[in-house]
Order: sequence, then C-alpha cells, then structure tokens
Amino acid sequence: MTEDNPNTDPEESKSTNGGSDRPDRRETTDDRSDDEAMANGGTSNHDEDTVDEESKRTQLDDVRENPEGQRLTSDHGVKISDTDNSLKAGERGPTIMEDFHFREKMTQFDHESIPERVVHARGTGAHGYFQPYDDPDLGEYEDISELTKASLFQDSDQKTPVFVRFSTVVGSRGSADTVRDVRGFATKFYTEEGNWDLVGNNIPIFFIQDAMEFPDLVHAIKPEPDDGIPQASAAHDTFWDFASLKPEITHMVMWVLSGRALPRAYRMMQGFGVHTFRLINEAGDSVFVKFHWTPKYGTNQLVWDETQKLAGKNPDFNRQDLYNVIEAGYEPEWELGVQIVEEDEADRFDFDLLDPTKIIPETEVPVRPIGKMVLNETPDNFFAEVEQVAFHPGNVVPGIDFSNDPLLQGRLFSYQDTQLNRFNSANWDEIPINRPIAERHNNQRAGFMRQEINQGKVSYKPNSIGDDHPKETPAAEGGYEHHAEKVDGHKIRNRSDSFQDHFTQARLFWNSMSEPEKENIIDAAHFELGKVDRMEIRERMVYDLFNNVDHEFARRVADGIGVNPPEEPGDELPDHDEADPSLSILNRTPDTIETRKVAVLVDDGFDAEHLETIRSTLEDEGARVSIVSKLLGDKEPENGDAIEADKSHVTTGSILFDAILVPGGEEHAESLKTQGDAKQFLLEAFKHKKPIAALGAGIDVLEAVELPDIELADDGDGQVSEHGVVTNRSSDDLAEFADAFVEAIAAHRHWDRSDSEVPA
Ligand code: HDD
Repeated sequence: MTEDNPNTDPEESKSTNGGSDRPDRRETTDDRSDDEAMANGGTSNHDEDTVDEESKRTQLDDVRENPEGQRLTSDHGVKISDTDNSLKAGERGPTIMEDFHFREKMTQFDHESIPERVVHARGTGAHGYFQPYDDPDLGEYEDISELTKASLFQDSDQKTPVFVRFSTVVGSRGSADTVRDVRGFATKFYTEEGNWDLVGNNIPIFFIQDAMEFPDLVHAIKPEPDDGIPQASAAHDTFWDFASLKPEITHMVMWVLSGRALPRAYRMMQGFGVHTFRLINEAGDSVFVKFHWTPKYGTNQLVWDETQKLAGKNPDFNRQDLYNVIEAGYEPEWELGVQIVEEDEADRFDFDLLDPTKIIPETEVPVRPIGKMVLNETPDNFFAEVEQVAFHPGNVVPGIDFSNDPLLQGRLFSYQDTQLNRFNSANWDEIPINRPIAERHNNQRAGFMRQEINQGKVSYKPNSIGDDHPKETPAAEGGYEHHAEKVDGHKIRNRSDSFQDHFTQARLFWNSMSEPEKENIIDAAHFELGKVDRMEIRERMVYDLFNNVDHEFARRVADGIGVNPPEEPGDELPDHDEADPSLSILNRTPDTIETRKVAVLVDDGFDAEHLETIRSTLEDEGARVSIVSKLLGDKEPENGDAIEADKSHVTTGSILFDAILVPGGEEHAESLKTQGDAKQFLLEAFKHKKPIAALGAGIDVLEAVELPDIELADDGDGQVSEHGVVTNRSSDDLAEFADAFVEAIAAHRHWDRSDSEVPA
C-alpha cells in the first residue's frame, strides 16, 4: 500500500510506461483518419452524436506525451547528445552563448511557474462523468425536460465527461490540506452543447452578499500584509476584525466553525452551487434552482486536534486520499440534486432567494436527485490538468441561466479576468483541459499562444465572402438565449431590505447541531478568537454577532476568550427554535465502510487467525487494511504464516486511519504494552473518537492505556461493544466480532466518549 506516507516511493505505485502504469492512450487516437480530424475542424474528436464518457479523454489523448523508450530531444525535436554539461570554451572555461540546449533548458525552467490562484490556490482534481437518472422523482414535475432543456440532463444513457477540482480557499499552493477552511468544489461539464462550469463550495452559503466586498474579504482573511502571517488560517485579527463589523457574515461563520470546514476527505463532503440559478425549458419558462452534490461515502469530518497534527505529518492528506482511492479502483460518487422554486413562489420565503448568505431549508423545499457524478480517473499531469484548469461561473449552456444574486453577477466578471492574469492570454480556453468537446467556430482570433489554425479569408460578420459563416443559431435550434426577465429600476448603490436579516438562519444552523457539534463550534471559536490579540474584536464577535444567534452559545464562547459573558440576549436574537436535521453532519453518515482505512497493530507473536478473519471481512466490505508495526519487515505470528508490515510507527500515525484493530497473541500484546508509539496510537485514536477493536490478549493493550469509562470484555463476557470500542476475549465467533467492528466503523466517529482526561 502506498497510502498516506508523504514520502511515498513512486516506484511503489507506478511502473513502466514513462513512470505511469496506465495504458499509452495516444494509441487510441493514432488510428483516426485525417478526414475525421479535418471534419472536426481540428478542434474536437467528437461530433454531437458521439458525446460520451470517453469524449474528453479521446480529445486529451491527442496531446499526451509519453517518454517511454524515447530519445531526449530539444523542444524543436533535435536529438540531444549531452544534457549534463554546458558548452564551454575549454574544459574549465566560460559557457558559450551558442549553447542552444543550455539556453532552452534554462529558459523553460525559469518560466515553469504561473501565478497561483488568488484564492483556492491549493487543490487537486480528477476526471469522471455525469449521468442523469432514469425517471427521477421530481414531485409535481413529470420529467426533467419540463424544467430544463439542457441536453446533459435528458438522456439517462448519456454520460457527460467532467473534470472536478477541489480546493482550500485561503492557503497558498504549498499550504496544508487539513486547515479549517471552506473547500472549493468546482465541476467542469464537457457537454455536447459547450462547457458548463458549476463553481461551488462545500458550504451552501457565502461570507458576503455583494461581489463588491470580495476583495476586502480576501484581503482580511489572507496573511496580514505586513508580516505575511498566518498561512491558510482564519485565526488572526484582520479576518475577525472584518467579520465582527459585518453581521451578514454570521451565518457563514457558524458553518466555518463547524466540522464542515474540516472534511475527512474531498469525497466525503457535500457540494453546493450556492447561488440561486435558473433552469429554462424549451418553452422558455424559468424556475429558480439550487444545486446540491451529496456524496455516496457520506459527509464526514476530522476532529480539530487531528487536523493540526495531519498538517505536519501529511500536509497532502486530502490530495493524496483522492488520488490513492481512485488509483485503487474506487469510484467516488455524488448525487446531483436540485431544489426547485417557481418564479411566482419566490416571495413566499422569509429570506431573499438572491441573498447568497441564505439556504433554502430542506424542511421547506426538498432536494430532488436528478443524476450522479462518478470520478474514476486521476490526472496524468498535475500542472497540465489541475493547475491549468480554469473555471468560470459564466460558462453555462442552454437550459441554465443566472439569477440576479449580486455576488453571482460580480463573479461573472471576475473569473474571466483572473484567468487573463493567470494565463497571460485570452486563449486560456484552448488549453486541452479547458477546451470544450463541442465544436468551436467564431471570429475570435490570434492572441498569445493561439492553438487553432482558423482557415478562410473572413474573420468578421456580416460577410458575404464566406457565406456569412460561422452562422448564428436561433434559440429554437440550440443557440443560447438569455432569459428575458423584465428588469426596471433606478440606478442605485445600496442593499435591499430583503437582505437585512442576518441571524434567523444562523440560529437555525445552531439549533440543528447535535450536542457534540455544538461543542466543536464552541471549541473552534475558542481557538480562532483566542488567537485574536485585540479585545474589542473578540467582544464585538460575542456581543454583536454570537449573542444574536444564541445567548447561551455567546456566553460559552465568551467564557473561553476572556470576554465578560453577555447578561442579556442580543437585541436582534430571532424568536424561533426551528431546526433542519439535514444540516447536521451526524445525520449524513451512510451505512458503509467502503474506502475506510483500518490499521492493525501487530508485533511478533500475534494471532494470525484473528487478523486474517477480521481483515477479510473488512476488505469484503470495501475497507483498506494496513499492518502497522514498530519496524518494517516480516512479523511472525504465534500460528500461521508471517506477514509483512505495511507501515512502521515512524512512517505513519493513528491520524492517518479511520479505525484500529489489535488482534490477540500473548507475546505480541506484551510487546505492544512496552511501546510508547503503539500506546500513543491507541490513545490518540480514542481521543479522535475512532472505532477500536481488540481480541484476546490484544485487550490487555487497551487495559494498559486505561481508556476512561470504557468497559472491556473479560473472560466469559462474550462480546462487549461500548462507545465504538469492541472487545472479546474469546475467538469463538470471529464473524460476529467482525460484524460489530464493521458497524462501529460505519458510524465513523463516536462522539459520546468522555475523553477529556486522555493525554493524547
Ligand atoms: Fe470564487 C476561484 C467558488 C465567490 C472570485 N471560486 C474559485 C474556485 C472556487 C470558487 C471553487 C476555485 C476554482 C478552481 O478550482 O480553479 N467563489 C466560489 C463560490 C463563491 C465564490 C462558491 C460564492 C458563492 N469568487 C467569488 C466572488 C468572487 C470570486 C464573489 C469575485 C467577485 N474565485 C474568484 C477568483 C478565482 C476564484 C478570484 C480565483 C482563481 C479563479 O477564480 O480561477 O476569480
């Protein structure tokens, strides 16, 4: 297993083929006839009838380069005889200007990096497809075509290729993955009608209401301008100064303080389009829509102490997880759901649908699943695909349109603009990862790094010389037409009254949390605000914001940050106790252990029957099992064959696993009891609420670390399962034991433990 070690040996996961174990994909397109390529205008390998999951892959195949068995050449194809020594005047003389190979190699190197994204700089990505469901339950609507004419939703046999990039927001390209932050969830659908970019986040709302505030928000949350500190963290004065002066941020701050900002994996988080968009059908009718991605593996979080340790032990934790899971053959999946609101129903809510700091509670409008997205292929090249992919919320296809959300409207400008900065050219959309599979024909020409060779004499319209080609397409035949919304108003620079309620939904979120989630939010506030130097900022957060969410919450936060707890509830405290169960992560844990990682702690003398029986059940259920020992090498059991350790304590840690198993075996248990690392492994896993299982003498190791308030099985007790700790002294029914462990793992974390005394 190559999982989780930041220093993974590339030899372990890759073989020949230029360091890649995947097929040389160029072969698939070499067979294409010249006629075919010409028919596609040199821009696409597929015409509209052949768009499928393979379409984008086939297009990318044209530009893949594989060095296997090849000779080293210059960029211009000249074979190179020596790439180690520059051309010199005499053996010890100066380098000669004529050395074109030196100049080319060095120039290319000097220009290797492009500006990182101003936000969402750190990310990772994967390829896959989207497929609509056959006959989805759309409530009062018979068919998806009643809602939208977008072709990617119509045919349940059609798979539309996608590329998804997940990201953190604040940190730079080299920062850690597990920081407290919003996660980006950007999907590029390569549809037959052009690219649609759904550029969302893992939190369904945003910090601000108007794009005009975005530069201020980002300046406040990024490292402070004088010292460049802190990296990838919100825990500093400028962010909380800004927040404490912007009550509209309150709802988002509640989400960011919760486990949503610490996802266990990218494939274990929800995604949201955030804004209200429009769906448009063939008749031109519009409905409002919110987009939701729901992960098959459930919405799961890390705990705070774990995230901080991971940032040191494996800063690539989430990036590596996605890559390894897909390479191991798993297919992370999300369901795409829509919340639909008729235009004439938009006023029935006590919030404004155009306000991006608001959700539409699922208690008011159900999420209707309409299709699934599957990620099944890792990129070949991080720079060419993950770094160069460029999203733009303005990339929409017929059947999808914008609302007047002022945050969305501003984004429609910003993304195109930022790509010009990153790529230094308007031709960023021609780069392979950004290029549509739909054909491109227009009179946009030239510019830096133009890839297309546009044929013919004309590059203007109208023209008679080229028979006025390329021709426009009427809406009835698939041309994009903006929804003809009637707009009438004065030019004003202010905010609608309907955007002024900042606390009702923040309170709804708080009320919807389970007790452990509430405690996590309070602990997070203690950390974040505890790092704020200025007392007046801490006070404003408590008195002006939190005390208008929940009085008790505000008092508990105040207690931990040296602020006098408010005596009375805030003046704007909403008068409601409503909750929406869909907001709690704990209600989003599915009954599966697929992809979960289990560590088995072993030393010589372990019980091989225990290990093999439990391991085979776990693997049958889709979990990944690693043998962890003090040192690498073979471990001899008291019975059966030796096994090789996958990890030693120096190369791993409990934080890189979801669950721990200690099999029986007297000698092995005695040895583990003397190993500080093994004991730390267990204590830490316990503190991080992870399932733990022990059999036979393995239970002695748990006894040795003294897990508080946990009853462990004794002789004759049979199986004991308490707060996610499963133990049995006897080996009589290993299958039943394995099932209990599977159940404990499926629960993900066991929040009901009392672990405050555990030192880990
Ligand atoms: Fe943004 C990147 C998501 C508001 C301006 N944004 C970016 C990415 C995601 C989001 C996922 C990374 C895309 C990638 O992987 O390449 N942004 C959001 C969401 C928002 C949002 C869900 C609110 C609902 N963003 C927002 C506003 C503005 C921007 C209001 C400016 C007016 N966002 C940008 C940007 C970025 C960006 C500066 C940086 C890199 C890029 O665009 O390509 O233009």
